[in-house]
Amino acid sequence: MNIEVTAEEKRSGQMSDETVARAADAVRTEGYVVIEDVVDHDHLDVLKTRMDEDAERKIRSVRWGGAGAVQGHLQHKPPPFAPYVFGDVVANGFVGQVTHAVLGDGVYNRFYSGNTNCPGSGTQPVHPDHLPLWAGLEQAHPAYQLVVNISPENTSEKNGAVEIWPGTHLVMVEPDYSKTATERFQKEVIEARREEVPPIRGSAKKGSVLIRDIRLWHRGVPNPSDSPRHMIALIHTIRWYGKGEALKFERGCEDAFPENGPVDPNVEFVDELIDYMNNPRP
Ligand SMILES: O=C(O)CCC(=O)C(=O)O
Ligand SMILES: [Fe+2]
Repeated sequence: MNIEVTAEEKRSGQMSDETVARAADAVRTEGYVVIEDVVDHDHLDVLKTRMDEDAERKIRSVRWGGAGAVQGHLQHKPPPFAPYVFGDVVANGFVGQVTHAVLGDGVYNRFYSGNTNCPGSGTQPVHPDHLPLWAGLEQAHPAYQLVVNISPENTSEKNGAVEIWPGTHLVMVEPDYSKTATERFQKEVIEARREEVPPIRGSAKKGSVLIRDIRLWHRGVPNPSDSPRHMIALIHTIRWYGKGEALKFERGCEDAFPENGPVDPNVEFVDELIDYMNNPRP
């Protein structure tokens, strides 16, 4: 589902309870929602230019990453220092309202990285970014992590928008734990689901944000354009799940993070340079 934020909501910096409830409901039932037009295009242009330059270096040195390390896909972190850290990307208040509604008080961010789908890329295996927390349940448990995806340009079939499988966050499949994370679902299970509810593209207009349950099946597919498609990723997480180290940012971008937002940004500011090109996670 796509949610349009009204002019009045934008002016006040907050979506109404009713809008938040609609978005949260979509995340719970469909496993995803797109919040339209809530990131400044100038910020996205700055990110696109720099992330293109960084991607060029990784493409030249053939450093494929992401699920299955498939050709043409990069694990690609945006620069964690000024002037590339923007509040409406790293701590978007509208997005925070939705993830807070689903995950509750104490929700925090535990990830700041991204996936870049380069021209000439291959097809990833269908996968969730994380499995359900417990095996052998009869019914799916509630969400515990939501992936927040922001692309610095329009995404569609034309530039390899991520493929997503609606409703699969609630599908009960006993994965084969002996296999690697991306091969745990058997082909027959995937094809049976395709018959029932086919996948779609997580297309989003520039300035929009895709929020998806971390259990939702998805995959990177070929990018037929001549420009890399970046997809910044944050992971908003329920307060009791695995809060480890704070996310490191270089000193000088503190102002991008609000004091009292709906989501704890979980950041630490450091003096040393961060080797984000070689260590793109988290
Ligand atoms: O870039 C994409 O479209 C998807 C990437 C992905 O899902 C992954 O690497 O885990
Ligand atoms: Fe993934």
